Amino acid sequence: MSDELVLSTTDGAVRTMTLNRPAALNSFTGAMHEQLLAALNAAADDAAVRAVVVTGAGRGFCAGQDLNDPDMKAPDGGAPDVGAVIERRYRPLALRVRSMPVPVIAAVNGVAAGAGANFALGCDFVIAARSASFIQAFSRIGLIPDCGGTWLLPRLLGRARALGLAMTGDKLPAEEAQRIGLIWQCVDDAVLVESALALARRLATMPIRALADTRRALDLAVGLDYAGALQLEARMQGDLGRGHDYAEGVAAFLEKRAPVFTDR
Ligand code: T3D
Repeated sequence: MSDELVLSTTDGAVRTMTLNRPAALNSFTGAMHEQLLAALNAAADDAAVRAVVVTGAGRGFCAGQDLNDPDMKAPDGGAPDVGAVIERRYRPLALRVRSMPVPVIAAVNGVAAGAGANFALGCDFVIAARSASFIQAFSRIGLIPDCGGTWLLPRLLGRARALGLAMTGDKLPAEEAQRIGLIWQCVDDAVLVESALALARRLATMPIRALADTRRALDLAVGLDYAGALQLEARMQGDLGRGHDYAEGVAAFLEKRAPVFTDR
């Protein structure tokens, strides 16, 4: 077995990252955070990469913070500075995912708990195996949802379901997660990887600059009124309209040929 905590492989324009601490359900240690952030940065900087898939090794996707990690221990044996861990590890990770220049797909192969669940939910698409589940495990250990959970859950589900899941810490099966709109798709376990890769390959052929700007516009519009959102659309559309991909998309349509998008 590899010592690497995050395995990266590339197939064409798709980079797959596999969280690789299966014995602890791929829970986050400081070292795994560093490797994952480095892998995401490398994908963002590589012009050949046009879509990213993140999945987990073994039977789990990610069980959130490793509760045994030295990150969690105060040097003097006192209470750990959990806020500092969030600032140092989870905030940069969540912001990195949300600012990737390419679409990011979480292929959730098993349980996704705590920050592991919210890390997945912060991706652009979540495709989960039918045997997978989502657990807002924070309340079980006296914390609130983090890694973006307080922002994501009410927006994805509405207040009642967000509070219900966050307060109870109950396990939400993948099928139910799809039914209530928490995730994009639930698929049979046997086709999870292929389904995620097929979506990634398809997205990689699309104008990814516009896809990344779509994510950014939707996120920004949440904090705006209607008039403000219209203004934002005009500004971003103006920028995109000056790019190669828009000219190429229109030309390809008119010439009845497949477009070749290159903007990033
Ligand atoms: O610094 C901070 O704390 C701030 C950051 C907070 C972010 C967070 O994510 S807080 C939430 C942390 N996560 C949890 O509380 C989840 C803990 N894990 C579980 O509740 C269960 O493991 C699951 C419900 C996820 C899965 O249950 P199950 O029965 O399928 O598996 P298991 O037997 O509990 O776990 C398998 C192994 O993984 C086991 O090790 P062992 O006994 O075989 O040697 C277990 O200890 C280990 N493991 C699972 N989750 C964690 C973990 N080890 C360390 N940390 C974990 N989070």
